[in-house]
Amino acid sequence: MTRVLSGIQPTGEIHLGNYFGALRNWVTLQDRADAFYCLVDLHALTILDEPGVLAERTLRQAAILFAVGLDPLRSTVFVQSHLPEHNQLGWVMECQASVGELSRMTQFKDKSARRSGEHISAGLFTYPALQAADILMYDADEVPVGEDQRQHIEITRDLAIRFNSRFGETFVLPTAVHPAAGARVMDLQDPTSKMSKSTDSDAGLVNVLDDPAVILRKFKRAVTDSETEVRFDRATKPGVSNLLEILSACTGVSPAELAGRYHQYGPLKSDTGEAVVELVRPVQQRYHDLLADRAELTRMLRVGADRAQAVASATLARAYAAIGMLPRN
Ligand code: AQP
Repeated sequence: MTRVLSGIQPTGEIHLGNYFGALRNWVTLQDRADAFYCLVDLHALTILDEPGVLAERTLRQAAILFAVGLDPLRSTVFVQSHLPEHNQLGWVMECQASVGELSRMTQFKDKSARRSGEHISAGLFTYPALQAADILMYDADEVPVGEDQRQHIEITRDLAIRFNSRFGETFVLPTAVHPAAGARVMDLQDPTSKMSKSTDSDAGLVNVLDDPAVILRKFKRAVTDSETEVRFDRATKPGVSNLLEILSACTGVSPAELAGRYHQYGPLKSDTGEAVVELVRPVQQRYHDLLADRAELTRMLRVGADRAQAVASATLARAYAAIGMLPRN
């Protein structure tokens, strides 16, 4: 059976990019694959500067994952820091990575540029090695992610190839899988940039937990262009094309076909907003129900951590043995 692994940072919120780019695919995959999904709280430390907030965000993020449809019986959902094996294999992978290749990671360049003049942690630079460990730990064949993660899956493969050639066949080489629609959701106010929680303003960011009235307003104010023709063309009409892609991800109708149904921007904006509201309504309801029973949520995560640890400890032992480290007796 195909093994899949993917992760998400525990921000306590997810936006439409996270949902269409990754989570919806995660839910589909749990029916045809052995699925491992990780709340990567250690990755959140790369830019965390506020004490006492991460546990609550992690629990809320877990509630979102279950609310969008992950089933703890069919998926292994767990918190990264509950398994020290991730740090241990992370160090091994850090020692396979070169400073040169880590310097070429666009996410590091973007995020460090945004923090210019502020503290930039070494973790922000090295986290692709930890992410490689997260993936390789589970012998994942497929990694369902949005397109922004393409480079990170490539470096994971490069590190696995390097390790395997140095120390012998140890890791499975994973492949990134992207959804047909919604692999790259753009900011509603700046449709040439991806929708991202770390933008300066949240006017172009739609969170799945946003109030329906807020969602409708954000779509109404979405930036389009000075023309009037509804056409699907990412290069010259990024705003309109983004709306068409979001509506396509909601309805399953192709963006080009949807474009033929509209002659004005206004109805396209309001229909897309309405479609998103209908999509998130049941998710919001389940989210609130799940959060009402925190003991049960914690139990679900413990079950996931136990299942994940059985695989993780075996992989770590295999990697240490391949390197030839002295076992503890
Ligand atoms: N705009 C997007 N379109 C499609 N997929 C996206 N993903 C993120 N943004 C988009 C996918 O969501 C998954 C989780 O990614 P993450 O843990 O990096 O989530 P995040 O950090 O909350 O996402 P952001 O908004 O991208 O944060 P920044 O910009 O701060 O890193 C991944 O599969 C990702 O591809």
